[in-house]
Amino acid sequence: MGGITRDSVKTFLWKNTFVIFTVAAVALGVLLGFALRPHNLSIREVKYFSFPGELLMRMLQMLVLPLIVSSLVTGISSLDSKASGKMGIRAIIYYMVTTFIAVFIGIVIVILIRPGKGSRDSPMTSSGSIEPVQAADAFLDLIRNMFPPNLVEACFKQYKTLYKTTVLIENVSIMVNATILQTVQKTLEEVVPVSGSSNGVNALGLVVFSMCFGLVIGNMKQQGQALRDFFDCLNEAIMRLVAIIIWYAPVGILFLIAGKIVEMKDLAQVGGQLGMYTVSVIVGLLIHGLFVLPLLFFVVTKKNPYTFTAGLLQALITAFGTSSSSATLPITFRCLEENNHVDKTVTRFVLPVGATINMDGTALYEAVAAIFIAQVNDMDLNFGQILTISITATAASIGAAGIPQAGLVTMVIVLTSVGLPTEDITLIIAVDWFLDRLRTTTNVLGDSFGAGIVEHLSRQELQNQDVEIINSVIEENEKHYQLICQDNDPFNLCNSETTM
Ligand code: 7O9
Repeated sequence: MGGITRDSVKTFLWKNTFVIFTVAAVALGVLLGFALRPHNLSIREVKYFSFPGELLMRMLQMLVLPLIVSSLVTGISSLDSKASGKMGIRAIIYYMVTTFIAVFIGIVIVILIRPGKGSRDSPMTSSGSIEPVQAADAFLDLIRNMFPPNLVEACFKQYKTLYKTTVLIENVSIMVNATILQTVQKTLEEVVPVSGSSNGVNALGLVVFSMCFGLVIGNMKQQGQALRDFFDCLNEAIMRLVAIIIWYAPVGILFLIAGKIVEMKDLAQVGGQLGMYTVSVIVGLLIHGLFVLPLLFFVVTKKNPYTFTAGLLQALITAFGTSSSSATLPITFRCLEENNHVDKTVTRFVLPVGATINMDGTALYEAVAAIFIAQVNDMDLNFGQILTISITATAASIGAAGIPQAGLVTMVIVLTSVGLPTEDITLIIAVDWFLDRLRTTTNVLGDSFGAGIVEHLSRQELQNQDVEIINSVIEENEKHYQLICQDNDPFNLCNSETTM
């Protein structure tokens, strides 16, 4: 005990104020939520009660748009194209490998636990209809969304294929007998895809644009300096706003969690198959987040993964509270840069891309859900079908941000790829809000470990980068010095000084 002084305790508390507040907020939120449940608040009251939480969501989302654009543009423009290419490839390999591992873990767990065995315990509920989706159209939407025709619109809308039934009237001539020709009208109904849109940020389009833009202004040498400075400054300013909002985060998280607990249906109803399904997803996510990712981080960087995770605590709790990895992005940035001292070039490059395409938790969840639905329907899946599920679940998690109303649509695609009934999605909707929070936390953890791993692998390029920056600063100074010497040096002091 001798080593612990009052001062060291004080410094520890001060350094970790945010984290302590945030953890306290979760505890208080849970207590408050359960304390209010017996009062049976009306929907209107719950809505008012969650208001402070809603404000936090809005504040975070407000920052996301300028943050991803400015961070990607500066992140990429500060690297030369070779270094950014290498870093990009490392990030993509990390995303692919971890997502695939996540799906694999999910499949193994759901096959071992078999949550859907036995007869169906709830009769089919017909609540909510599942819109039919054509996988091909969803895929084309994803590609279309990569290239938004209007950048302003891309900030709030995504392209979405809608379906329209058209009636074609055709005149068909038929021979009644050898001589008489009769014309009859035949109506043909055809469902045709038409262009439409859906509300939501077109993250994929903005990410693609910002990356290309950053690459171009990075190659513009001196000419691009003004724009590079502009985006750098914008990024810095947004991060300062994050530093202010972070003080409000604990309050917001408290009410988000308490509001959800007040609102949720009776937990006792979630038993049997659905309960086991929830357990399977939780076990899978825990194995992935607490063992696999940390192990990967340790193997690559030889640093302690749990100290790294401790630095991320606030981002993880925010992810749990908001159930959105994009809204958590500002906090993730701050935790990685301030607490874990990850290089800013790396976070700026890797985090926005990670938030858009790297969703380990989502991939795991979709694989488990698909196999659970197969088990509930007493369908035996062969190896080929399981492989199909793992590929579609991986693809769905990568494409989610580019597909409008992704949550349901991607699930429908995974199920139809192996011929499972899509109506059965209604079986798992009851617990989806809770599992969403957990998978979002896993997604954020995966993105953050990714930044740590990519930083370690790219340390060579980053060092070269630093040397280059120092050289260019020296060069600038020399130029400046020469100019001064040429312009106002009546006594020829510069020359005498340089020869000294
Ligand atoms: C989960 F960061 C930005 F700004 F680039 C960005 C903005 C929006 C990135 C992504 C998005 C976005 O819309 N993402 C998105 C994610 C859209 C639809 C579905 C999902 C999947 O979300 C996860 C899940 O449901 O499993 C989870 N809630 O990580 O946010």
